[in-house]
Amino acid sequence: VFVPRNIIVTGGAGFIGSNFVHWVVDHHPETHVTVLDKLTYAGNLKNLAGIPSDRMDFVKGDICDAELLDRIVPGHDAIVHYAAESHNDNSIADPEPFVRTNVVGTFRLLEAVRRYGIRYHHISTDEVYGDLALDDPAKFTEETPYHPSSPYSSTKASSDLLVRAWTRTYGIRATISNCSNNYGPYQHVEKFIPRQITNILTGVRPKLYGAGLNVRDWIHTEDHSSAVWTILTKGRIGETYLIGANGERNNIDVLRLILRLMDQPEDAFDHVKDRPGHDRRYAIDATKLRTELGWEPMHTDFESGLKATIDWYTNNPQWWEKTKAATEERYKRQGQ
Ligand code: NAD
Ligand code: TDX
Repeated sequence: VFVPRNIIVTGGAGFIGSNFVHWVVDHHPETHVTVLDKLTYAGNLKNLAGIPSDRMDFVKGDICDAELLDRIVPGHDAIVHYAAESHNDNSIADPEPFVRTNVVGTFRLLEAVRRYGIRYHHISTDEVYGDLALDDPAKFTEETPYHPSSPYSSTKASSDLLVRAWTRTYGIRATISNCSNNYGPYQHVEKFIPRQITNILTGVRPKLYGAGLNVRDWIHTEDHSSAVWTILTKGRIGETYLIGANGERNNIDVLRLILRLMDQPEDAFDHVKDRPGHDRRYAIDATKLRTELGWEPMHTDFESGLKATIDWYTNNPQWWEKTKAATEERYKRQGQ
């Protein structure tokens, strides 16, 4: 078992990265965290509020900045790489920042890892595998061929391939995880679940793309964090692990559940323009992670996890109000 003492978490001020930082601080007193984050529109220092200053340092910077990496990487024993441009709709409107951060940024980190010989864990997505038909009993496994659909998922797939090449050619000590759709606190209001919750809280009707039959495989972000820690400390070098918690649901069912939990009529939403190239279904088979590393999710009741998430957005309007208006402006321009 590898016990990291000093880790860099890139993108640690974003949704999943900040949840991971809280999880490490709460569960592993022996580990110090350095967050490296550019604080783009998606990064927010408030996500890290309350963390004791002796447990975490914050560095505002860009993963594409090789000189900065040369300054901060020495002295750390691992990098856990979450930083990315993460939203499919944004990638369709303007793909360039996705190529820069997701592909070039990962390349810079890999070069730093090679130079300083430290452990690297790469956070990726199930979207690299493309989509499944709605009536296909199959799920994605570590052997599924790459088949990304969007600018976002193709840049994530590219970054995964760089990691594999650097592992084989230069022998860096790397692992990769591909996780399904996360939900929980601190998720940006551009994403499906927080967008609909905050729409209802601001008196706006939720917006469903197309018929809403697309299936996503939902996992609570805390379970993603425990899985990443398990892979970082016990995973076999050079391996890929899929992370998922058997949470398949279609969008219209999730939306109706949100409406019910928020005391709204189940038909109080609008159908809007579908996403171009919209993936139909994602589904993860996490057998390898469960059997080889003994990981299990804790949040297996989606309805209670969703209820807690609704409560979090209801109780923290100051966290999202400012971004909400700008986000809805952007969607309006796209007809969504
Ligand atoms: P997010 O958009 O909420 O956060 C991204 C963070 O990265 C932000 O804090 C941002 O400031 C930072 N960042 C962006 N560009 C940067 C750069 N060039 N240099 C330094 N920092 C930069 O994203 P998220 O939803 O938390 O996703 C985090 C990671 O998890 C991503 O790699 C994403 O592909 C992956 N992932 C997400 C999901 C999901 O459901 N959201 C599922 C599987 C995998
Ligand atoms: O307003 C909306 N209405 C709607 O019907 C939005 C924002 C989305 N949707 C649909 C599109 C998807 O089928 O809901 C589903 C979920 O959408 P997103 O929250 O945008 O997530 P998705 O595109 O599935 O990608 C997410 O999971 C995988 C993350 O954003 C990625 O970073 C991750 O890799």
